This record gives sequence, structure tokens and C-alpha cells, in this order.
Amino acid sequence: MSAPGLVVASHGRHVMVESETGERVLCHPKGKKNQALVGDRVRWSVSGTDGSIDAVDPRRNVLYRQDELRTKSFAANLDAVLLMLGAEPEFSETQLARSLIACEVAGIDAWIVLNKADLQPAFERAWTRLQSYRDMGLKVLPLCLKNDQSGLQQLTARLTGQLTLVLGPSGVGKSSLINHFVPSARAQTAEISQALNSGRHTTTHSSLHWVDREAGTALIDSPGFQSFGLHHLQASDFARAMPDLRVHADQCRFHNCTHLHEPGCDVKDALAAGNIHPQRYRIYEQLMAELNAPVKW
Ligand SMILES: Nc1nc2c(ncn2[C@@H]2O[C@H](COP(=O)(O)OP(=O)(O)OP(=O)(O)O)[C@@H](O)[C@H]2O)c(=O)[nH]1
Ligand SMILES: [Mg+2]
Ligand SMILES: [Zn+2]
Repeated sequence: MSAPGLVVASHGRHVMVESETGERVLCHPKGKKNQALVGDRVRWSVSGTDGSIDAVDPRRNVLYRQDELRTKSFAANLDAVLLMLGAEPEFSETQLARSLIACEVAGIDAWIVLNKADLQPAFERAWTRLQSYRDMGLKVLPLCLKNDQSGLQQLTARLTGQLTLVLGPSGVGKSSLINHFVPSARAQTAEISQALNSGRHTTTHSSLHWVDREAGTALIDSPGFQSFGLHHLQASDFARAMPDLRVHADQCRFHNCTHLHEPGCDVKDALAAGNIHPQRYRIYEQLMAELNAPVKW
């Protein structure tokens, strides 16, 4: 007989399932189908000393990235994505834009946390680089997990009652944040130099941690990523998923406009008038160019 459960960690094809009473059972998928993700609601049954996944319930949403070769899913059924950046390592604006686009297309609310406020002047520089994101209405929260722990109150308020995926590059403090809210998680953290020089990320798999089970507050720790592939998207998705371009793209008089070359295009006019940040338009151009590039193997 199948029982309902929640996937709280994934180790390749095998997942840890939490039963309704809170016990955790290692479950194996049945056959090639039923690959479950953290955040998935599943039906499982006892199979020997472990469990087996009988079915994965329909998902509300799923966040994934896709490069030429493979698809990597982060998690399913999310209320929000907390995109974590740090004063160090210096973040890639292209990767930030890509992950925000993926969230938008998946219909998941995203907001940014900039950690390591103690590291100046790097923090100030990173804060300034996020100006165009604040301008488009994105919430950007400054944080310092190390010293004064400023920003934590606002953060707590935003997390309450939500299933939030903590996403971002390696070494920004994602696991440190999880450990702050859920000390029992004892998520492994490491100095950046150590993590990056070894060519490995400290966190190697995604796992869900309850901050408050009754209130439904949980955080999902995830491995840092270097590049966020968007091969699952189409040309028309990009302008629609970039809020600062979308306002002008929606007004563009041309049907099926690429907003790249068409004279009189509203997006290009807005760029010329200084109403779109040039760096943001460059990212759009890059994404569109990538679609037309030959597939590399
Ligand atoms: N200076 C400073 N260091 C911090 C702060 N918060 C976390 N760190 C440090 O940043 C380093 C990386 O932290 P982690 O939590 O392991 O980073 P991560 O994002 O989980 O990295 P991956 O698991 O590789 O993706 C650790 O040495 C932390 O102690 C902060 O506010 N200021
Ligand atoms: Mg980590
Ligand atoms: Zn146009």
C-alpha cells in the first residue's frame, strides 16, 4: 500500500522521503520513470529495508537548467527562490540574469540576497552592480551572516510559511544561511579558496530543511552552479521573462519582432533613450545569439 511523502533530499536517482509522521526513508525509483526531486510529493511503499517510489504527484512548478548535454533539475513545488550572491566571489551578471529568467518562465517568485556586507569595498561594488535589478522592482536584501548578522530580521519575515530554494554560485554562503536557521542541518561549509581551488563545490546535493514544520517554513540547500543553461527556452521567452525589457516589448508595434534589428522597434527605442540598461540589453542579445549558434558536442 502506498503512503504519501515528501522528498527532502536527492542523491542521484535515490531520494530521502519524509513520511507524514516525520520519519525519513531512503527510497529507490521504480524503473526509469518516477525520478523524484526535492520538494516532490510522492507515493511510496516499504521495499525491504528501504522504500520505493510508486508515483510522483503532479508538480505545481519545477526549476531546472539545461545545457547542450543534460538537464539538471533543482527542485519542485517551490513558493520562492532566494538567489544568493556574495561580495565575494564576484558574481556573473549573465548567470544572475539567466537564473532569474528561468524562475520567471517557471512561474516562481525570485528575490536576491547579497551576503558578506563585511567585505568592503567588494560589497559596495556588488551592490552598485545590482542597481538595474532594483530598478526593475526586484527585492535585493543586504546581509552579513558572519559578523553583525544584519538583515536577518527582514529575511526571516520573507521566509515564513514558504518553501524557498536557496540558489546561487558556490561560496556565497547558502549552507551558512541554512545552518543559521536550522542548526541541526549541520550543512557543510567551506572557505572559498578551498572550495574553488579543489574544483569542487562544498554542497553536492539538494536537501530540504524545516525551519518551522507547523508553519510550513522550509529552506532547500543546493549545490553552487557555474553556468545556468537555458536551452529549454525559445526566442520569444526571453524578452517576456526580462521585466525591464518586457514593458517595452509589450508595446512594440511589430508582431514577432526580435527586438534586435527592426528599425522603429520599441525596445531599441527605449535602449537609445536610456530607459533600458545597456548591460541588460547585451545579455538579451547574447541569449538570442546563443539560440542560433550551432550545437556544440
Ligand atoms: N566574510 C564573510 N564570509 C561569509 C559570510 N557568510 C558566509 N561566509 C563564508 O563563506 C564561505 C562559503 O560559505 P558556504 O556556506 O559554504 O557557501 P555555499 O554557497 O554553500 O557554497 P557551495 O556549497 O559550494 O555552493 C564560508 O567560509 C563561510 O564562512 C559573511 O557574511 N561574510
Ligand atoms: Mg553549500
Ligand atoms: Zn521590437
